[in-house]
Amino acid sequence: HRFTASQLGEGAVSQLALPSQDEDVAALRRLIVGKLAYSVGKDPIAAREHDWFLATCLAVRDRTIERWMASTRTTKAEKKKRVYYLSLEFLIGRMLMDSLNNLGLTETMRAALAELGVDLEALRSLEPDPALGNGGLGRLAACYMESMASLGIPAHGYGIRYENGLFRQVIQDGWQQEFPDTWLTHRNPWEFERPEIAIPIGFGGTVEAVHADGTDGHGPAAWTPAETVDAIAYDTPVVGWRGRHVNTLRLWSARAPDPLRLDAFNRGDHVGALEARARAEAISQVLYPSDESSAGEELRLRQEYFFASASLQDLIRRHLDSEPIDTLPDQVAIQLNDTHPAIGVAEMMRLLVDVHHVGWEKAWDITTRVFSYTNHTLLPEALESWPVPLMERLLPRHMQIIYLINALHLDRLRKQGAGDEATLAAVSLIDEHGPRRVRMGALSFLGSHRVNGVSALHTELMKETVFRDFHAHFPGRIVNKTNGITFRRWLHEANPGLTRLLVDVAGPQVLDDPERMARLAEHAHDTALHGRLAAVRRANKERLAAIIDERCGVRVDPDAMFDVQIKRIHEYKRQLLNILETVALYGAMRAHPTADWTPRVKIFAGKAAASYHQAKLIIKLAGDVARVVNADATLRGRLKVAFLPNYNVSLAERIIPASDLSEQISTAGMEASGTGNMKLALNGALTIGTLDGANIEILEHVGQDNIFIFGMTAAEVEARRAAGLDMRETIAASPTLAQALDEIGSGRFSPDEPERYRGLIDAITFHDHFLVSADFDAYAAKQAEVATRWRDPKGWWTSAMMNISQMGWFSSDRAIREYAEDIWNVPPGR
Ligand code: B1N
Repeated sequence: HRFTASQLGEGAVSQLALPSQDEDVAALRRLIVGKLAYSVGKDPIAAREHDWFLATCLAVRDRTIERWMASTRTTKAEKKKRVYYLSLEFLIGRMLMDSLNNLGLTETMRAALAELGVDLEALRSLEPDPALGNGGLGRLAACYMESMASLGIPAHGYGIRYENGLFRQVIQDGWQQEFPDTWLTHRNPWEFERPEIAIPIGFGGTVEAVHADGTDGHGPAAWTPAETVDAIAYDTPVVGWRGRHVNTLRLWSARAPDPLRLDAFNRGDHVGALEARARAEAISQVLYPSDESSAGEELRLRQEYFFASASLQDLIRRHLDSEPIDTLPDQVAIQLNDTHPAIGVAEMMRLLVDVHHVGWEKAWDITTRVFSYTNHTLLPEALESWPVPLMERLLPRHMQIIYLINALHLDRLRKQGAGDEATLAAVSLIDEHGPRRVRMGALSFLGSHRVNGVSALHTELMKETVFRDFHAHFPGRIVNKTNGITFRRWLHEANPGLTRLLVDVAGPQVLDDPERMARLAEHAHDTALHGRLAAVRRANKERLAAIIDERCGVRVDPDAMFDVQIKRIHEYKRQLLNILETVALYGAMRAHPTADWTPRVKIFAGKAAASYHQAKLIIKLAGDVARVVNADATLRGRLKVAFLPNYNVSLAERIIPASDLSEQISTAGMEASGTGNMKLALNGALTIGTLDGANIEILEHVGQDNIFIFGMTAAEVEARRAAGLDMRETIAASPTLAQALDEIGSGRFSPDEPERYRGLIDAITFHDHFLVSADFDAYAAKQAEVATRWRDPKGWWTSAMMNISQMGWFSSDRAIREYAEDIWNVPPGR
């Protein structure tokens, strides 16, 4: 069968369902040339590709401005309630194609540039990929910003404009090396600097009570900070689908109010003269590369308070432009993306009581009606808490406020008869086991009217574990909001070939209403459609194969099964389980070289936290196994292993549309949701996974015949841990596992350092916290089933079509509608 280039995905999808473009190519061309001259300062004859890139972005940004202003005007005029999404991370990815696509301008732009002799695809790859996030939590914030704009919900994202995003990962001799990510060096054409919006943020100093009568310690206080840092706003427009509504991502940059201490300079102390400045500006210097762990450092607390305070001061000022303070809850909803902005609860109380003279009780009522909080993990090492002495030193007024919130909260519980000290200790804002610490999860919970988990299982586990006692006393406060992903980026842009297929089968309305993808299910057995799906995927896989060759020097066969695990490297995500199974498969292939093995490419990508030794060792192991396997001629290319360096949003956009098998194999109960699982299934990969996070909901949607589920359940994991984690018997009962462990442990893959993996192997032998050994046999058996299914293309493509067709529910538009209705009390949009 032959398919046209357009069927395989050339050209923008957004054009398909749009009325004829009145936007004319010539006008866009003139705009670009104007930008090149007047904003970039280059003559077209002298312009380099990067100058064209800047001019093009500036032209696109121009196209959003009128809609942006119109959106803001309508919100103001109609007094619409606004959503403020506070997040330390926004993993937004490249914006050129995203903006063009949502504005419906991709093809017009391509033509305009072509007339100027410039290739849009070349410009696309020049854009730096803003890495202002670690992983799922940051990417979720970006998907939600896009969906709020698409649904016409007035919203601001508030975060930090890090000079350095997440480190760039380079693999040297198999080891991860970190290099700074300098995404701003060639100027950022999307943002508007607002030097006039400079909000003072205080740290340290002293507090004096303001003696108002009868306030009983609840009255205002006067805080005199020892140090002040200015928060400078940088605004980036966020364009929704079809450009109907444009929201704002406002990121704060830290600046010293006095750039230079001239007195010190004149004394000859040149370093001291700049010291305060360096200290202030360190706040927005770098994103903490900690995923699923708490950095616990003073600078991190400074970052958290800096951006929470700036955002709250900013939104209160905006509110007071037209309204009195007490209507704040009618006009404002603030979402805390995990506990990173939780200090905002105390800051809101301070601003209301000390600055705006609201009485304590009224202030607390406003606070709890405005805030809500999303929890993203149950891992104990990620739960934030701050030492009381640090809080007292850095934020003395906030510490007083927290004590008072806590006293009132515990009193109330005592009056309700929840008197026993163990319960009170469990729900106290202060952790008294050992040196006292402030629990940010507890502060977030108390300060919010809704607390949500990010998948059905995760929310239930929240109720049973971390927030068990809170849940008992505040029933109904915890709700579930299963994560979602934006289909504009993860389907329309990343996989235009598949999108065209969907439009042909389900009609162009599918671009606006992803639930219409369900119509594909009626055609799931249609072999002609299978052929077209296979051809689209083949083209995507050829493109990925070229990337693998270029970046890893590994030649792979695009007809082989692409089996991918792409995510942060973490023991609970169990990349090690996947590698062990790879080693076992390799052993079996060597033992039976003439058997009819299913050709596979095992693809890994992901970053390890710089200080996470085990995770870095797992990367090294993947590389060691890859080197041996890829060089073994007896396999005749039927097994290849590749670790793609520097996983980021752009690379994900290339890998996902080319993936056949999606590895979602975390220890059950540990992955709060996952969102990569949704992106891969949406693009037609089948999932091999545990009953964890959103995998369970994916199973419910696609049906058990179309997904490969294996392993212990969360309850079984809990029981197994209670029974002990020595796995020697388990290993003895599984010769395949025993052999794979032995090969790795004895240095078969690391002849230069035979003992390199001894510790790793010992851990899963004697204390297997993540149940790698315990789940191995179930996983290996399931992988064998996967291989068998692959040999039945009709069965495989039917399942792939069923996956795609059932993924509509996982759109972030659905998730945002649920937040709008159940949490924010704003109209759920179009
Ligand atoms: O949040 C994602 C979920 O889909 C993932 O399952 C979950 O692991 C992820 C501290 C985190 N949870 N916690 C973090 C990130 C940075 C940090 O400093 C914790 N990330 C997640 C979206 O809900």
